[in-house]
Amino acid sequence: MTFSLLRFLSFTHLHHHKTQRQKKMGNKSSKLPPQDLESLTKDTYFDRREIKQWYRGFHKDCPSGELDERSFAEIYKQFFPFGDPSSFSKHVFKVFDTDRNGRINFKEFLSALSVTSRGKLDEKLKWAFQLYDIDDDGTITYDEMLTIVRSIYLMSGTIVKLPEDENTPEKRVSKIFAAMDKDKNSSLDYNEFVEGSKKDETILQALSLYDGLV
Ligand SMILES: [Ca+2]
Ligand SMILES: [Ca+2]
Repeated sequence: MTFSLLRFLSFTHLHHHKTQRQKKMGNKSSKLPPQDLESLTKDTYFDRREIKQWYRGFHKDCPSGELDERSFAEIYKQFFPFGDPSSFSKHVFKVFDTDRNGRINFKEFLSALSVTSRGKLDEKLKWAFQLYDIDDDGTITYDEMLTIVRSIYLMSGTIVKLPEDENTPEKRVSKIFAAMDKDKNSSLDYNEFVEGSKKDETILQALSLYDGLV
């Protein structure tokens, strides 16, 4: 990610929104349980020091220990003041929230961060696939991709100048499908998505508008 989530979720940007009450709650001391530290050391690409650092930052801004969709959207708004990131952040939130309980806990947060920032290509593709496969049925339809691409265009606003053949979400999605939808059934299964992305790196870049936005 160019706008890596490391910078996205740098947390410093949330401080302005803190109320006194939340600040007080934040003073409640918080320590990552040792067993969580162990499992996160195994399950992510972060070392113990990094995990502790992230935990401190996360807990400072999420005293409750969980990030809700609204706070998540606030973070995106800080970075895209000229566009409307509300739709995109909603879809990204869903991928972070692996147990689908409407909140992102530290483990979910760090796992997503690990994959999107340090994951192998296969892991990143799997993550991106989940983002585009909105209804979770294992295939990305033309409409699903259009929904995500549209949300990316909305988020970036009008500041980005795009080439003529990609200057609408429809054109971009048609271009992606022309390259990736091998059996021409207007939907991408995981293999088509992975093979297409591996053969042509620009496809994955095109998916996110900015390299590594997701
Ligand atoms: Ca969750
Ligand atoms: Ca689907």
